[in-house]
Amino acid sequence: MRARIAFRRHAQVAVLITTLGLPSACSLVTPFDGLEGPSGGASGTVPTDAGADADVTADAGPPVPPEPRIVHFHFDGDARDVSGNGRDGLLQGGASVSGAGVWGGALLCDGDGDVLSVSGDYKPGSGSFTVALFFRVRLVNGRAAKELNTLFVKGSAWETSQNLAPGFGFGYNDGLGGGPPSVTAFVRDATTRVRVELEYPASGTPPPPARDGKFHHVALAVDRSAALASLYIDGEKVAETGIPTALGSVDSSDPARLCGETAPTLGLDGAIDEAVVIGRALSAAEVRLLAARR
Ligand SMILES: [Ca+2]
Repeated sequence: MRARIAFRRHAQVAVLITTLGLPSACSLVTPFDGLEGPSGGASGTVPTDAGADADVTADAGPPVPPEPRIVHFHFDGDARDVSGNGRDGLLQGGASVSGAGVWGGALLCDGDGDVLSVSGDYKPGSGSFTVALFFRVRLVNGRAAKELNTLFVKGSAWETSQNLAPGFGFGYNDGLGGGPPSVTAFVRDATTRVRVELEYPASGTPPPPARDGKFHHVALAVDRSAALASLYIDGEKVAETGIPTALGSVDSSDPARLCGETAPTLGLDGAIDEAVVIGRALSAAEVRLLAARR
């Protein structure tokens, strides 16, 4: 409850981030190759291990995201957009909404063609935005059932640097070819073909704890004014990359998708809750509150 109150207070002093890009002080652009390969293709049910989220009290509600919300899903019994913008989710390929979320229900996907497609378009152009959600992977023998798990994508695919269509999003890689687990986010345009990719963990840092079977919060904040893209895990910034000034519009005619993209084998085998897109770059403090469990 403290988090909800604090978040509302913070939202009152939120300032409008301009959409004008400033010269980048840092232009670290890291191509993220080598993720193509067998994805395992395992499918099955997502365990309803309510005990995994025992730190959430029964009457606790999710933190209230700041405005302007573009789309927001609670997944509590349906895939309705609760932002007021009417961008309801379309459950496709067997995706469903059920219990066992961080709060109430969650979006459940089996990793084999399950997708939540967001109705109504969203085109941030060259403006700032934030995408945030909780996710968890289904475990098999202590590892994610699949190696490549799409979490959110609009436009270009997240898992390969070969597809240079514009877009943005992120996914979870459980450690392809014996590598460490990571979360990769991207922002791409079409004409200048520059990319901003963030990988976690960086060398020498602890792996993300997704293999514990619990929900974890991921947020990508793209600040075109400060020319920075930031990746947060469980409310903590784990990677930050400068956005080249040449990066143009990231708009795509493809709908935003959760759990999957055009290739069914790249879908998430797990669950997503409290997915939200906000039309400005959140501060680190705002992301921390959004990742709060109570
Ligand atoms: Ca929920």
